[in-house]
Amino acid sequence: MRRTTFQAIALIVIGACNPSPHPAPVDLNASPETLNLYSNLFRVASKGFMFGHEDDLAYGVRWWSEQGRSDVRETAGSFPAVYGWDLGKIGTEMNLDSVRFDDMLRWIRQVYERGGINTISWHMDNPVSGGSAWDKTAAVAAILPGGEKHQEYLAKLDAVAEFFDQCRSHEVKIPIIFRPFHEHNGDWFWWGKGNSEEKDYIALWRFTVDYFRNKKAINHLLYAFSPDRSRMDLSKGKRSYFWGYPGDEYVDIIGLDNYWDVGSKYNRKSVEESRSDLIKSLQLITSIARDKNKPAALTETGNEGLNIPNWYTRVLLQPIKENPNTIQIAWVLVWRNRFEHHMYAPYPEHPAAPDFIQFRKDESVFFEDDIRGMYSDKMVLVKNPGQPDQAKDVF
Ligand code: BMA
Repeated sequence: MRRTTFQAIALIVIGACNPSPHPAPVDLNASPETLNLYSNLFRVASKGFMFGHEDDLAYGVRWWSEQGRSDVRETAGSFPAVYGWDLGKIGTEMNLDSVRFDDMLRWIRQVYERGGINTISWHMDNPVSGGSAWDKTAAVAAILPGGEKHQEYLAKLDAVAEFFDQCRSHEVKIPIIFRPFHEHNGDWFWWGKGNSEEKDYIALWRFTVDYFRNKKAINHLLYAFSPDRSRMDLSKGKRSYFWGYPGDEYVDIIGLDNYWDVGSKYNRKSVEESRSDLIKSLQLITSIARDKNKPAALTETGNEGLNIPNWYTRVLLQPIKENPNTIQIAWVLVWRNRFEHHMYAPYPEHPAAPDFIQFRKDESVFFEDDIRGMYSDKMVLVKNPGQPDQAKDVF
């Protein structure tokens, strides 16, 4: 009894949120769990943000596909709240980074059943040349209706639809935040600016959304749009965000990929000099999200190799926290932990681990252990600093 009382006091309940009216997602037939997830993204963003990691359960630095492992959890005591996955090479056994699709489905199910969120990007191979997503051969017009590769594109979409259909927990279809054709204002992917006309990119996005929601009755997706910060001119304000924007009826989440302002080796400005740009870029997506009544998210970020030991608290968290009224984002997702030089979340012996533990304790940062009921209308955010496992007993 005493222990239970103590636990209840130790928990800081950040928000026992009552259902409040939030806009519906762009799929008017979205499933109840998807509707709740969407509403809860708004609620989370008003209290802080969730932490996410690409391929978190699939592998980490010096391990591959080991049941129960996660560099994030082994370092900070909780799994991330958001998990990124990628469908590049769908239709084969393994994705472009050698993650088996049957494992991915199993992990997606585990995440949902623990109350976490799955988001999926798609580094689709070039449909004209057969090269990778980075092969710039013109291809967007060719896969649109009337184009010579349209049938092949439909076959790909069918494979993606089948994968989404298999994202189930018992009878429930697991809501997925789908983020196709990302960083499209850059020129490094075949669907990007310079390799595609803007009107064709827009047509591709709309066709894809309509195909899933109307033709295939895939009604458990939220759609995230995510241009890349490095190709935005912040002096141009909101205009710099919208290249390729397919319209408010086709986008649920106002995303941004921003590696540029947080320690990119390609940016000549130092991370200190870039701080105000990071703030501006996040204020920009928050403001656009408010105009459109949609949630905003930092859909990709990170410092490759994590060579700034206090990156998590100083480079990422402080600028967000110091601007609580003008920066509201539902989540932040860092990229994958493949090798020492290509990793973004610390593992226990990494020099940035103590800072990451501080980050995890911050009351505005939500990991999986800090969230209850993400797919219900009674979501609760809690923090139990330093004792994440005790929180589980209470809810
Ligand atoms: C990039 C790198 C690549 C990877 C791709 C898709 O940023 O991590 O190695 O193949 O993302 O995950």
